[in-house]
Order: sequence, then C-alpha cells, then structure tokens
Amino acid sequence: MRAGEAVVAIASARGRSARAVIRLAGSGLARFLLARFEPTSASWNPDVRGACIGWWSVPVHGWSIPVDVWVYKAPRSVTGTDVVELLVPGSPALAEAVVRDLIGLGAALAAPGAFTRLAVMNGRLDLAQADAVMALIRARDDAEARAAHHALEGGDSRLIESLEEALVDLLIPLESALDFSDQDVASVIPGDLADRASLLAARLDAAVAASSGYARRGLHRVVLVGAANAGKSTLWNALTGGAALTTSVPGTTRDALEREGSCAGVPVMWVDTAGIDGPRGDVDDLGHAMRERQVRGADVLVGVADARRSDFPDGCALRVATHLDLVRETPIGTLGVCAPSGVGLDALRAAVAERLRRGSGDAPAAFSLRVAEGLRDAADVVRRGIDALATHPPEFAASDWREAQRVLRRLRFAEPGDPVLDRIFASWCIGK
Ligand SMILES: Nc1nc2c(ncn2[C@@H]2O[C@H](COP(=O)(O)OP(=O)(O)OP(=O)(O)O)[C@@H](O)[C@H]2O)c(=O)[nH]1
Ligand SMILES: [Mg+2]
Repeated sequence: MRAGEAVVAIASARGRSARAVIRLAGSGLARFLLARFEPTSASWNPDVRGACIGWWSVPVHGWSIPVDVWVYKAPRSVTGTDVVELLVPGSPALAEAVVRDLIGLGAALAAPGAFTRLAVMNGRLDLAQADAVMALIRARDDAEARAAHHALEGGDSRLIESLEEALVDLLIPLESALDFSDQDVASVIPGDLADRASLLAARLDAAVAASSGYARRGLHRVVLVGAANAGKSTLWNALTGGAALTTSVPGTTRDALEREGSCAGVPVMWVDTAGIDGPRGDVDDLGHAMRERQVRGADVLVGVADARRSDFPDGCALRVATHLDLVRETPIGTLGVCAPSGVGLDALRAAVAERLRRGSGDAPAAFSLRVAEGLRDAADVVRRGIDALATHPPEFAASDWREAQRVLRRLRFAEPGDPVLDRIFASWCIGK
C-alpha cells in the first residue's frame, strides 16, 4: 500500500444489527474525518489514538447520522497501519451509503481479507496466524474455536519455528564440513547426522498426523448403523426433519442419507445407512458397500437396535434402543428412544455431543490445511536429504535441507506478490 492510500469496507456481519462497523485502514485517514465527522468534543484530534462520538454526514443523501469514531495509530493497530473504525446504526443500506461516500472521497474498497493481509505485510501476524483468523471465524464448535484460537495466539507458529531450529541444527555441521574443502568431507560429517534428520522427519510426520482435527473441514459425522428394520430411518427423520422412507419391510433404505443437524449446539451430519442384514443383490450390495465407507468415516458410530431384540453391531460408541414404546424398560447399557413420539432424542443428542467433546481432547493440535501440507512437504524433502547423504556428496543433502528450510519458512512468511498470499486470502470475505 502506497503512502496516502486507504481502503474501506464494512467489517461487521452483513444484515441488520444494532451497530455496523466500517473500517478504514492505510494512511492520511484524517482527511476523511475532517471532511465528514462532526465531533461532540472540541478538543478531539483526528491524528491521536482515541474515541469520540458525534455526527457523520453523507452529503449525497443529505444525511447526518450518529457515529462513534475510533482512531488507532500505526503500528499499534490490528493492521499495523493507521485504522479508523466507525460505529454507525446497523442498517445495511446506511452503512453501504457511508462506504460509497468514502470511496467517492478517494478510499478504495478493501479486497477480500485486505485488513488481515495488511496485518501480515506489516508483521502484526504471520501467515499461520492469518490462517487461524479465518479458522476462528468459521469454527463450528468449542473445540474448533479453541484450536483456532491457539493458532492465532501463535501456537502453530511456535511449532513451525522449533522445527526450523531443528533443521538449522542439522545444517550447521553439514555446512561447516563443506567448508573443510581441503579434507575428506565425509570424514568430518557427524556420524549421527542421518539419525538426527530421521528424528526430525518423524517429528514432522507426527505434527501432520496431529493436525487432522483442525484441518478437517467437513461436519462431524454421526452414522447410524444396525439391523434392517431396527428403526434407523425413523430415528434419522426425527433427528433431522428428513423424509426418508420408513416401512416394516426389511431393506427399505439402500442409500446412505445425509442431513445436517445439531447436537447440543454442536453442528453434525447425521447419516442413515442400509440395514446390516438387509437383502442381498447387485443394487443392495452397493448400499452395503456405501454403509461400510460411512462407518469408516464416522466420528461417532451409533448402533441402533429394536429394544425387543437388542442385536447391536460391534464397535459402536453408543447403543440406541428403539421401539421404547413397545417394551417395559430400556435395555441395560443403551439409550432408549421412541422416535415417532420424540422420547429420548435430546438425551441421544447430548450423548453424541459428549462423545465429540471427548474425541477432540483437551489440547487439540491446531494447524491449517495449508500448514499441514507444508509440514508433509518438508518431511519429504528432509527424507530426500537423508537418502542423498548416504549416496551422494554432502552438497546434495545440504541443498535438500535448505529447501526444507524454505518450505517451513513459507508457512509463516511471504514476500509481497507471493502467490501463497492469494491462495490464503482467496476464499475470504470483504471486511476481514
Ligand atoms: N412403535 C414403534 N415403531 C417404530 C419405532 N421406530 C421405528 N418404528 C417402525 O419400525 C419400522 C422400521 O423402521 P425403519 O425406520 O424403516 O427401520 P430401518 O432401520 O430404517 O430399516 P431398513 O431401512 O430396512 O434398514 C417402521 O414401520 C417404523 O414405523 C418406534 O420407536 N416405535
Ligand atoms: Mg431405513
């Protein structure tokens, strides 16, 4: 951003609200304030950090609207530039009129993610933290919000940094061995260098493996499995408001049916499947294969059985006994439900939410998909260097490990114009 340039956007959520936030960032912001803001305090100074209430005029409309103005000065602002935030009444039309007016006065409409991008370019956030900003905005439950927050506070950045340091520890003895050009280079390379490199590759692998929770973008999948006629589809309909066919004929469901719902505030994807012992035949077998795939991808596997038979499949996290209206008591170790009347559904939702919370653990490993991919690439390049060390002159291993160093560095830093920036901010919305 050049001197005198400013960007503007509505920074609050779209739609009606009590207040809307309009954010300006860049330099020379005082000119907008001097042109449109009428402060209630005579001592207010547009070039000093602070807040002031007053009136904002939009001359094209002849409006003067109440406004709270916040001024933040570089570098102590979210973007590292000067920032002005206007809190105006939360009418979308009104906020948009103010933004259009500011554009008329010379501000540019902020591109998607422009404010966070400025924060990155000005060193307020690194790229791993920028990923975390979006992850936090998109977090669907407590566990994801905690993971994203951990990354935003620098959790991922510290991990990447420590891996970079371990790489430097490998490179230093290798580089200094290469400097002994008058000796047999191989004889001055530490004997345990390959072992130490293998250890680092294993650390990178472990970090990638631990990243799956946060990197997963789909909803938590809760899969209903059980014998044909157990009442799975009836239960699925009651939980999701769906309209799956339900009959007393075994094998009614052939497809896997998916529908979003919520478990005690945790958004989930409920999945209904074909009955385990249902009919066989070419088409039915496709349904059985589909069920097996769903079972493998389940976050919580819910075994469903008619309470009168209690024939639960093995390996389920929860056991749900249906047809509670037709038995005297709930079978031991199960959650009893009567889907047609709604009995037991809330308890089932709560139990699923509890399972999901337990599954996510107390300190979820938190990386963006981009970071996880980068760590995987770095592990590959480190291993290539280990192979090279055994078969080629040491320059080859050194070159591989320097490349791994670049891969790790790019997870946190980018030069202006680096395509990784566009990749990170491509899916962002305006105002963030
Ligand atoms: N009385 C009673 N009937 C139920 C209950 N749940 C399901 N049913 C009935 O049981 C029969 C089988 O229900 P479905 O939901 O189609 O069973 P399913 O497990 O999906 O069966 P498949 O699709 O063949 O695997 C239907 O006639 C439902 O109306 C219940 O809690 N009480
Ligand atoms: Mg069914």
